[in-house]
Amino acid sequence: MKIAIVCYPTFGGSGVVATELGLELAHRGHEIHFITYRQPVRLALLNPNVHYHEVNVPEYPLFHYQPYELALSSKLVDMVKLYKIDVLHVHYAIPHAYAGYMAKQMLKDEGITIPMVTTLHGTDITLVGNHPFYKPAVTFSINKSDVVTSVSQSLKDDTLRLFDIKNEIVVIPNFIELDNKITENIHCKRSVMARQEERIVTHISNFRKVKNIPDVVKVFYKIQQKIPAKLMMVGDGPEKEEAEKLCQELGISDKVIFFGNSHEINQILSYSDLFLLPSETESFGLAALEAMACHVPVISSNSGGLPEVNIHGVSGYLSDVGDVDDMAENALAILKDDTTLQQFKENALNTAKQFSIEKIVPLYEGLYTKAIQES
Ligand code: GMT
Repeated sequence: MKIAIVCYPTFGGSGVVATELGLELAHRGHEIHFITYRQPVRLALLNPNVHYHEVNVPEYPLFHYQPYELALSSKLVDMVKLYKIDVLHVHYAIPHAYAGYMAKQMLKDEGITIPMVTTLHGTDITLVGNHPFYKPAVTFSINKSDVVTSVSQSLKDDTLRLFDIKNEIVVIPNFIELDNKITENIHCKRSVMARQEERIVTHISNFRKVKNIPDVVKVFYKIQQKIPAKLMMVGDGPEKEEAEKLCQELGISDKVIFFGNSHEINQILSYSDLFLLPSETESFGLAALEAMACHVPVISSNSGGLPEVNIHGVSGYLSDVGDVDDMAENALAILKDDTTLQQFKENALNTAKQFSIEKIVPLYEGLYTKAIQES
């Protein structure tokens, strides 16, 4: 199939999922066309089946806001015609599903029918899309999609609760490539970050409010009071500076490393003992799955789709949002001795295996085939 994928090119989970999906589909012989405003961060173009088309938005001083949706829908029309694309897969409803619908309408005018699959990722529903200023357009574009998928049952439930949706929503969970996750020379790298006797605790996110970053620091503060430990903070975003200040106030700056955005996620996770994700809400928690695939147990909140990914008492533990004491207690229960930690590490990997890329990607292929046949 010839598949156009529209996504955000940034470090956010939806862009990562879209990129990994496209690469796997290309690996399985499909022709993939990524259409977005910048080359996605995890996109390697060394594959003849992978193409990237940049959406350019010319700056014009009259516009306070440059019309990205317009440029995107025009680009979609051009690329569908030029490459004879069979199916359009848009990741994150805003504004991609809206632009996709407009492209479909323009193409229809020229006698071309193309089905559109929309994947809902989380904040496009729970935080942003739900805003009254966006809600009618988001509802409309979800209802006008030929196929709608959500990355967890929890997100499906939220979508049906918050919007007036007439379409069926198919749950297809996020996935992970399990091969080659653990990097060579772990011990060599590890010694740069922590001493032999120190446990390594890691958090990876875009440092937005929804991630509850102060709780990451507070949980770690309690852990390091009981056992020798270091905290790796990976990623960048608006809450990072406050977190650095909090570490200073608590007197733990020498035990915390702020990496910023990193392309070495697997390496960092390879020498981690525990992953913290105390988010206010999380439709799925791809970062937690990435950690589990690297044998790292997870301490997370129990909100949104997290209980579908992190299994309480198996791959880690779940606590109520904001319950820092419970999270720290659970963390210490995992880290207290090598035997327990080893057991949780194995459990984390086994849980991650349920989300292997080989199991999940065929579900998307099935939906594309059906959508093309029915269009
Ligand atoms: O978490 C973010 O802020 C990024 C956001 C995105 O859209 O890129 O992530 C959402 O999609 C991910 C991939 O499906 C999910 O794993 C995240 O849980 C979800 N984030 C939230 O729901 C807050």
